[in-house]
Parts: sequence; structure tokens; C-alpha cells
Amino acid sequence: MFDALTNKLTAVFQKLGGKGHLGEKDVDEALREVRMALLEADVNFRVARDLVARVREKTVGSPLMQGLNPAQHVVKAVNEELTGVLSGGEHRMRPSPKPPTVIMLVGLQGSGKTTTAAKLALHLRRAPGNPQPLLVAADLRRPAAVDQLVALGKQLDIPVYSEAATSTALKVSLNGMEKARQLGSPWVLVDTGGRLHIDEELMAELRAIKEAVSPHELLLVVDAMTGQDAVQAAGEFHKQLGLTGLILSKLDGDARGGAALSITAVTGVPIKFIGTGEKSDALEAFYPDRMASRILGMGDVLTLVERVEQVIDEKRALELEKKLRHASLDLNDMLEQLRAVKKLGSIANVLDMVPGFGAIKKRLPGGDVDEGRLKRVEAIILSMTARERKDPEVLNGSRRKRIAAGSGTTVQDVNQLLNQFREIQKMMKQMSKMQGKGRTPDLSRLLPR
Ligand SMILES: Nc1nc2c(ncn2[C@@H]2O[C@H](COP(=O)(O)OP(=O)(O)O)[C@@H](O)[C@H]2O)c(=O)[nH]1
Ligand SMILES: [Mg+2]
Repeated sequence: MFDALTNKLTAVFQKLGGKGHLGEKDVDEALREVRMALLEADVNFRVARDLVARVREKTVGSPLMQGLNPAQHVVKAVNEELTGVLSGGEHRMRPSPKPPTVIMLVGLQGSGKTTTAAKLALHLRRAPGNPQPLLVAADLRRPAAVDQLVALGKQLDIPVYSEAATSTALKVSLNGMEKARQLGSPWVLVDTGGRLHIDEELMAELRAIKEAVSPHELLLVVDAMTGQDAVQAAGEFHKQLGLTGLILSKLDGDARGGAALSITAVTGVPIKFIGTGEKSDALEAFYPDRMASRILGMGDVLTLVERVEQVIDEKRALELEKKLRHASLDLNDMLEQLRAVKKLGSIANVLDMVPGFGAIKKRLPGGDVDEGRLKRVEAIILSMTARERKDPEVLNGSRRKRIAAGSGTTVQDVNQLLNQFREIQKMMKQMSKMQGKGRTPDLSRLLPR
């Protein structure tokens, strides 16, 4: 999602790391490039300028931290400042002590409100005890909007409160709250109407709904692909309605990502979630520090592990995290991963979070993995004995022949899989060397000493 920016920053830091001694000029040169990279990613110019200024303050002329060389010192400062820019206020959503907790979603037309309402409901239901939320279809501006939410509710088995098109958004909201009390719903998510542009009529309607439902969270859904326009819209909505948080949708698109990096710094409103696809499970909780690491090319093992936790049990997820960190994945893990992938969402999405996947993707022929190939890989691994899966090194020619015959594939397919597995293992090893033992990757090891 921030590929271009990540690539540029990595290049800057690599160049910096290649220099033995860092003078003030070297740092300034690097920081100029960092600022250029941020601007090219569509980061608000003031945000970029201030970030670079703070990094400079932290690096030039300030004493080195123990164990860090000058280049690592710079990377560390950039990571901290990026995290700072992405932070600001409460990023979590807390249930109200007096349920239902009411979440009102607002935004321009097409920003992703309705989709996000369903995603969020699904996300909330994943909590222990699977609390069933209620969706309220309070967009009566577009006739199809109610149907869209009703359809999503049906698909996800989440109740939707709706009324005929002759009703009003305000009535639906009020009656929806009543319905939630009847059902004992712990969460109410109110989907509202939008416009192509902010106008007084829309704001008046939203203010009225806000007053009627007293939301604990008033979240603005913004389309990340609209770049700085999204930042501006967020500022306006916040001024008029008083937002408690932002959800950035469509970060899976080829957005340059600058909106994400500027929006909190400019508006003071924290990002709470990001949308990374059209499907209902393509929503991620937002963590500033993880996002900063991701932008700096460190991958995001923690988010990946969280996703995996949703489909496999926690104990397995912990083991997997350990294996990722220690680079001791075997073919059993690969098989389990393949099977989980379908439930996890798109492969590219998941693999983007694995440190170094960008590099793997480039090295693998064809880049993306297709479904047919997935099935073949699954068949091949299933044809192996337990020992072979644990230790692929034992796979000599005759074993490979047997496996190919058993799985209805060719020896070439088997070889390809093993090569691919070795690549992944190698990358994992490199990555695990780069990471510290703590919960967050140790950036200081990004650069050669
Ligand atoms: N790729 C992608 N598409 C999204 C995302 N969120 C929403 N969409 C799409 O954006 C379009 C508008 O979404 P919708 O929820 O109807 O927007 P609304 O008018 O604000 O309610 C739909 O086609 C959605 O599938 C996202 O995170 N990624
Ligand atoms: Mg809608």
C-alpha cells in the first residue's frame, strides 16, 4: 500500500548506511530525499517539512545512542517521527459501560460507509462471546443504499434495522435505537447518507441524527484514494460534527498513501481502522507504530499474526509468530497457511504484511499466486510423509518422483515448490536477523554496521 514510498526510503537509508562517517551534510542530503519521497507520496507539505525538521533535531548534533551507528540513528528517528505523525488521540474503540455502544458512520458518497459498517460489525462480532451488533440503515438518500446494507447483513448473518424509502433518516435512526434496546444489542452501527460534496443540507441531517442517537463514536469514512481531498473533507466534517475517529478506506488501491500520513497530523483526529479491500473481512485495526514500521519496509508481523488468530487458534498463532521470528517454518506450516489464506482474505494482502515479501514477490516467477497453483501446492504437500514435511532436505530424486505421482503433478512442480519454499525460508532468515526480540521490529538492524 505504501510500496513506492517504502522503496524510496529504503534506498535513502541504504545509501546512508554505506557511508562510514556521517557529517551534517550527509544527513541533510538524506533528509532532503526523505522529504522528497514523502511529498511524492502525496504527504501534506507542512507535515513532511515538520517531520524532517524534527528528525534533523534528533540526529544532527545530538549524542548517539549506544549501539547505534549514525545511519541507524537517523532511521530510528524517522520511525519515531512517522509514528508520531500517525498517532494522535485514542485509536481503540471502547464499549460504553452502558450498552448499546453507538457508532455513527459518516462520509461523502462512495467513500465506503455502507461497506465499512458491515466490515466493522463483523469485526466487533469477533470479540469473545461473539456479541451480535445491530446495523441501522439510515441512508435514505439513495434507494439502493438500504438494500445494499440489508444484503450485507444477510450475507454476514447480522441483523439490519431498516424502513421503507418513504421514512426519514432521523426516524430510522430513532427506531433503530429502540430496536437495539429490544434486541439487547451491545453495538449499534448507524450507516448514514452522503453527498458528492459537503453541503449544509447533509450536515443538518447528520447533526440531527447525531443528536438523536448520541453516538459514542462518530467515525468519518474517507477514501484514501482521493489523497489530499480526503484530508480536506476530514477537516470540514470534524469542524461541523466533531469526529471521534477516522476510517481510511481503499488503502489497497494504488493510493500513494499520503492521505493516511497527513490526515491525523492535519485534523487532529485519530485513524481507528483501515479498509484494505472490498470484502467484509478487509478491515484492520490501525496501529501507528506498526504502520510506521510497515512504511519503512519492516513488514508487519503483528497484524499478520492477529489475522491468523482469527482463523486458527491463539496457541497456533503464537507458535507461528515464533516461527516467523526464528525462521523455522516447515512445509506443514506452509500447508496450514495455504488453507488459511482463503479465510484470511486476498493472498497479496496477507503476504504484504510479511517482512520482506516485497523482495520475495520480485524474485518469484509470476509474482502472484493463483488458485489453481494453490491447489497443486496443497496436493504436493499432502503427498509427503510427516518427516518430509518437517525436513524437506530429505527429498531426493526418487521421493520427488513418488510425490509427483501421488499428487498428480510433475517432478518439476515439486521442484518449483521446494525452490519457492527455500526462498521463503531464506528471506525469513534474513528478516529474523534484522529483528530484535521485542514485540516491535528492531529498526536499528535495518542497516549494515
Ligand atoms: N478496494 C476497496 N474498495 C472499497 C473499500 N471500501 C469500500 N469499497 C468500495 O467502494 C464502493 C463504495 O462503497 P460504499 O460502501 O457503497 O460507499 P458509501 O456510499 O459511502 O456507502 C463500493 O464499490 C465498495 O465495494 C476498500 O477498503 N477497498
Ligand atoms: Mg452507503
